[in-house]
Amino acid sequence: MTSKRILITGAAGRLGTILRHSLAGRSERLRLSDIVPMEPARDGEEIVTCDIADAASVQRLCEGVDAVIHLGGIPHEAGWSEMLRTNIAGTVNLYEGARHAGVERVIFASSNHATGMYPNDRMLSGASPPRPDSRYGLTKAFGEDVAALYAYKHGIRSFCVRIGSCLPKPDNRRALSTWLSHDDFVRLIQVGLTADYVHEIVYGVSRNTRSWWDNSAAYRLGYEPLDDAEAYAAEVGSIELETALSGRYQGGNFVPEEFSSREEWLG
Ligand code: NAI
Ligand code: 15L
Repeated sequence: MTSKRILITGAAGRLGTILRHSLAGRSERLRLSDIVPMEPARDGEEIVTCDIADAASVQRLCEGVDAVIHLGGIPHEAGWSEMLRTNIAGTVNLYEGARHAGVERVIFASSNHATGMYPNDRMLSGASPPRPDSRYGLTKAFGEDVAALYAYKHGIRSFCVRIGSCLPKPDNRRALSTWLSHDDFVRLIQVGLTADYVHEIVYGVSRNTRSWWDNSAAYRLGYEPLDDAEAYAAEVGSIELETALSGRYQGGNFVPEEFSSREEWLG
């Protein structure tokens, strides 16, 4: 029993739905929020429709909860205005609402695309500075800094997860490095809900043999992933990404989109 009043934003989405099922009956109260409709509330659940870009609504949304799992937002590349409204203002609204409501901790769904411009022969950790591969990745790097402000200045424990590729199973060669199984995702979120930290950045990745990410900070907090993408290597190891550039950088197919740099600068 996680025994907390938990709010999930983006609860109707892919990862939100996984958590809705896994946290059912394991928390005192689960407040599920999204901008789109979702299945009716079951025992122990509340459904609240809310646009995270609307600060006043987000403030009400945060009232009476102990922990927030912030998944809501645009999970792919988009134009500046959408990014500013949903991922930037939405995350600020969420933290500000959490501060007013006295929320104890926030788990922020960051992304590997915050560091997608690192080549894939580099081993990174949560301490590696951002190198966003897109406006989307930049919003995640910004969210990690918002998390630091509210952790160190306002005392909200902040657990930022640079999620890799959370899929039922890896679907190409890149994912042999970036895969996060659904079960390991749930395990990592449990760590975020219970561990002792102030502001932590970890990667959301399984125990992959080919991982690009040293996740010892997450292991120290109690994360014990059980899955390894290598089990699928024979099946998907020869499936390459669309371009040579996507195959060289950690961000994969986000990298060639609008690409206009000289490769020798990238290092
Ligand atoms: P998703 O698109 O399935 O879920 C996101 C949810 O946010 C959707 O249900 C959507 O309706 C909601 N949303 C969008 N705009 C909103 C707004 N203005 N107000 C309230 N809710 C809004 O995406 P998914 O895959 O479940 O991702 C969840 C989070 O995890 C996202 O923040 C994404 O960036 C992050 N992430 C996911 C990864 C993955 O492998 N699925 C990898 C890295 C990061
Ligand atoms: C993400 O951040 C996206 O939300 C998800 O759809 C995948 O593209 C994932 O990264 C990935 O890098 O595989």
